Amino acid sequence: VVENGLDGWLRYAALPDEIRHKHRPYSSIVALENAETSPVYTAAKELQDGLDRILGHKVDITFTLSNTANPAIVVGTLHAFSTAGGSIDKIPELKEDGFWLSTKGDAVQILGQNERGALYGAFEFLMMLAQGNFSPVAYASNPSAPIRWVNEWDNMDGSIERGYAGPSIFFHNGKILDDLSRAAQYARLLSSIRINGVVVNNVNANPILLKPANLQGLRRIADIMRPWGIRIGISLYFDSPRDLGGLPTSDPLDPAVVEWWKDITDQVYRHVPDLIGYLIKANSEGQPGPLTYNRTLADAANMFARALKPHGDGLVMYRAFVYNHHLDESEWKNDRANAAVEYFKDLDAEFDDNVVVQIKFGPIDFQVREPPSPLLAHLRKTKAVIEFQVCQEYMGQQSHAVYMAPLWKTILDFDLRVDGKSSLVRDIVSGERFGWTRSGYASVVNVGNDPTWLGHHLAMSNLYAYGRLTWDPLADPATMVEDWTRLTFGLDKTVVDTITKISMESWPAYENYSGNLGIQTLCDIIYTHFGPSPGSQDGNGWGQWTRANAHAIGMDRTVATGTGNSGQYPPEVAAVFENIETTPDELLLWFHHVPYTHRLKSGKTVIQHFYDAHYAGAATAQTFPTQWAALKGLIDDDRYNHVAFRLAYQAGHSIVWRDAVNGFYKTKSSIADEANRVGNH
Ligand code: GCW
Repeated sequence: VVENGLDGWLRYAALPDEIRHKHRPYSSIVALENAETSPVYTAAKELQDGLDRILGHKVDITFTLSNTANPAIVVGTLHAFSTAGGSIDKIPELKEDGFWLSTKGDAVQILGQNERGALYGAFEFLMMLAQGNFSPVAYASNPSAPIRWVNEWDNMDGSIERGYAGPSIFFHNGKILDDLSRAAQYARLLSSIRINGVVVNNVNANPILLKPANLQGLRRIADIMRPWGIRIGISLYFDSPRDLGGLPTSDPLDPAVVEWWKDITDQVYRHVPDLIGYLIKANSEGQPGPLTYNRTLADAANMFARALKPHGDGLVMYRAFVYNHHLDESEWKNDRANAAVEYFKDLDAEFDDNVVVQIKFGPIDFQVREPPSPLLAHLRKTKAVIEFQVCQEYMGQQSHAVYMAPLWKTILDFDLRVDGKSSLVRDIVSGERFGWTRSGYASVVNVGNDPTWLGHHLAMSNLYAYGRLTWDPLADPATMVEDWTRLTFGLDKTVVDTITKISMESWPAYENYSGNLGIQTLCDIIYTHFGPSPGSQDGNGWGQWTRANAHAIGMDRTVATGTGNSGQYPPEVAAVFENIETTPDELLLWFHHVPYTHRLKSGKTVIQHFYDAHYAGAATAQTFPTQWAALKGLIDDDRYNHVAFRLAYQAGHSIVWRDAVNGFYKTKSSIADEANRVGNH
């Protein structure tokens, strides 16, 4: 068998015989819905397939509860179950998409609040079995947030912006692909981690997506994903009325423009009646937007919102990634990190109720370490989703293994102390803190046509963990990667321990050999965002500056002497970041401009920390290939070799990183490494 990775964590590998033989086959799978497009039917098929593959049991699907001979598996909605005479007395309250799973009674009960929930419950059950877990359970599981989406940055020509795993599984040559089988397989994976929405095209959107033939294609994508409980949305190009519609303007208050979008939206809904909405990147990185026409961001968002409104529950996800990429570095107080709050803070009351602001997790751009975006503390009436990036744009681009759940947890667990009250980021985005009904999560994923999906088998743990965190942000990163490993590579203890160890060491190692102390990732930022290029951070308009000179380094973001960014946080948090003494070392250079000789809380100087961290990080990466070697023969050769190749590359590239960054700062600062390892650059 060639293990190509298409099934990801849904391999349903056969359990060892001694486990299989202990288990009595289920008599039947009772699906409480028989329409083939229903997620309940999908769940029944998935159960049938999973039981066959995991246990070697062939089990029939039936459609009526009364036919049940025990022990059966019943799958459907709570409503259908009680309508068919099932007793639901003991079942706790379920939220939208939630489910009840019980393996304790005569039958296994998998009951969803809706059809999607039933499918999620089926996956939960199968993933327990696949890990050899037959313990009797009975519990309800509910999502932390209703919006659990992914964003693809796929272009109409079939390329993928920041995609590192082959061409698009959706588009080719300006059209939707004829063969969407990969899109269906992707939907299966997403559904199993409870993702309920996919925005299928790049935020740098191409208006040709709105042409009639492509709307037909969108219909096919939506049809393929719907049985998996997944709805699609699209990104729009703001200037489409001019570019595609031939209008003289795209001014969001111009009646002809409003009418044009209304008409387009009607057409889109004719093809995709359950569209989740529009994602808008405007006035960002050279993209046009309402500011181009002297209108506010709310004017634009509301125009789209009103076009969507008559059709149902579609949302406008308006990205907060609005900034000027021609910022003048010679002005000490200029700061790209301030942009989101500056643009959005006065608009809190201005957005229609079907607008959600989509906020990148940090103030800059998916760096190896950032504080949470301060905008998360400014919106009360306006709902928000937080944006993560499963694709490792600044994080080694899937050539390096970097497990990012621990990074995301630093953001989700952060207490922003809005109004002096507990305001964990995870409670803000769940909607709990400000009483929002539609909020949650988005992540850029950028899977491609490669059989590994992301280009590196180990990168898939990021997608898996992202989905699980959207459901339960308290999930533990190490536990998630253990589960993922068992499902992806098997139950062998050496396999699980080794992959968990490499994964848990990977983000700290990457931070060590790339950018330390909150200075950002330090990769080339002009073109590739891949290899080391600390010098490229400064002297350009992008605003990802380090302000490194011969004596000092870091952005002064204090209110007292700097850009004032610390003051965008609520007072208790602002006080921590304003003061060098209370700023944690890991974010020191994010908030402060200090001499290379400044002493950290560890007692080391900044420059010596740089040197030591780079040696330590590269040394850790050197252990990855040798740790991995223990897996030879314990997993299939295909995936063993594939990962071994990449870990060897990472080990080598970590040395390139180490020497490039250390050499650069040694030359800049003229301060020698105490251990005498670092040469000049
Ligand atoms: O980090 C930058 C990326 C761009 C991306 C942009 C965004 C889609 O380098 O490639 O454009 O972020 O998030 O809009």
